[in-house]
Amino acid sequence: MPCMEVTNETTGINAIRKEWGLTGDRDGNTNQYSTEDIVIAVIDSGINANHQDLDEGKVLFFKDWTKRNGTEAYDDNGHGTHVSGIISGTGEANKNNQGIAPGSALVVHKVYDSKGNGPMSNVIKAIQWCIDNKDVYNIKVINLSIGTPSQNPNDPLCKIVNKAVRKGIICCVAAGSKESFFNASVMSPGLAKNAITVGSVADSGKGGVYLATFSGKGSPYISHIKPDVCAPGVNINSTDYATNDGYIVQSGSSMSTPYVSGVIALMLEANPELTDKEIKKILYENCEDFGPTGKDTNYGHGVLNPVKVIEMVTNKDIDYETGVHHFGFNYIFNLKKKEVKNHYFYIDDISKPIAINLLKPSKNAYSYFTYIKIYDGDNKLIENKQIVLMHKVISFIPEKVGLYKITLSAAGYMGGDVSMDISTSANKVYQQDPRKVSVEFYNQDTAIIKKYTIP
Ligand SMILES: [Ca+2]
Ligand SMILES: [Ca+2]
Ligand SMILES: [Ca+2]
Repeated sequence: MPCMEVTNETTGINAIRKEWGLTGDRDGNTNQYSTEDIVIAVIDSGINANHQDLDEGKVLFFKDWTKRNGTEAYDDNGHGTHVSGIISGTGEANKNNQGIAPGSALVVHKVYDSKGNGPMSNVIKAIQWCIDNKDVYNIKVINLSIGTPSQNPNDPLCKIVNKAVRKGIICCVAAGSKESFFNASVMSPGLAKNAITVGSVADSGKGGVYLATFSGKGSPYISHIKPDVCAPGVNINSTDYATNDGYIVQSGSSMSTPYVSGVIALMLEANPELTDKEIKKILYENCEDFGPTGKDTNYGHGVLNPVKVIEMVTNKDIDYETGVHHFGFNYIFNLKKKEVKNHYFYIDDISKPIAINLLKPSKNAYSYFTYIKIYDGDNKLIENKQIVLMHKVISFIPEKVGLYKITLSAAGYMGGDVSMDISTSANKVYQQDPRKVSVEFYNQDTAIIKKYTIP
């Protein structure tokens, strides 16, 4: 299923459009672009400014830092056009694929060539250009769906991002999209303290809300926790550079980052006075916490909830139920060697997928294996997986309502910490205490729904 359509619906972007009419337009004409609109700088591989969703003057300025040194806007790679469509695509070629802030305007810096390569020095120059020309183009946000491996949050790229934020430009940066055997896969400049560093989740249309296994994980050795926030980034449909009316599906934290940039554009349309600090506070306070309680190195503050964000900015609550809620075993438990632990959950709706995330957050995560088995109410084994890497997602559509059992066991010489999180867009019941012999299920008003006695 193409996902921009689902994402716009389940994460509440459509509800925001309907209720508040926010698009990122500030000059009073959504079909015309100027420096009065919310302006976002996209530092990437360029842009196809002839695409129906991105044309008619949306690109206020273009600069090519690559050897080709073009003067007209272009994209010979596709990454930048895809990212730009998620932020700002008008959806003229297909309304379902409209970007988050179709009324916003863009400043585009091409730093990557046709192969997606380019020296970091060019990225640094492009960010410095944005700082120098912030007031000329009214640049509010820089979108950096880019990254290079680093463990140093004070490398030159992180430093210039920190500087841009100090100068009043909000910087949204990708956490990175490389599946790793270890934690500490967040890249530079996602490591920058002042950045809003974005990891990836699948949305509820893609098998439940779960952390994408590729999503950059933060290092336990850096004093500030990264990433900061997660947003949809799995199978996202956006503008295809190769045509002027087509779309293409891509996945990555590169796709999650422009989602956040777009939401910030909507916030700034509603209140242009918001500062970087205020924006961060509102974004983070309104996340759905996943994984270990509080900010963690996998989800950051959690999964962004744009409706709650806009409600807070506008001081107006609407009746909207997000598809991004979840329930689960939101804690870390310790598995001792050869120990087996059982967990139970109840499913009341078989129309929606369920996703189970297992993360080994500890520093020795790679030193042991974990096995997970899932049984349905008839004790029929429906999943049996070995978890070797630090992160495993199990996603399935349940065949029957009722009680399900998860059995986790550690093998080898030692156990360790495992964090488990269960999400679905449908179920509102959750388990109170997995260690009780009797398990009670509550709805969100904590009214008891069902009580099971575990054999
Ligand atoms: Ca406008
Ligand atoms: Ca157009
Ligand atoms: Ca958390």
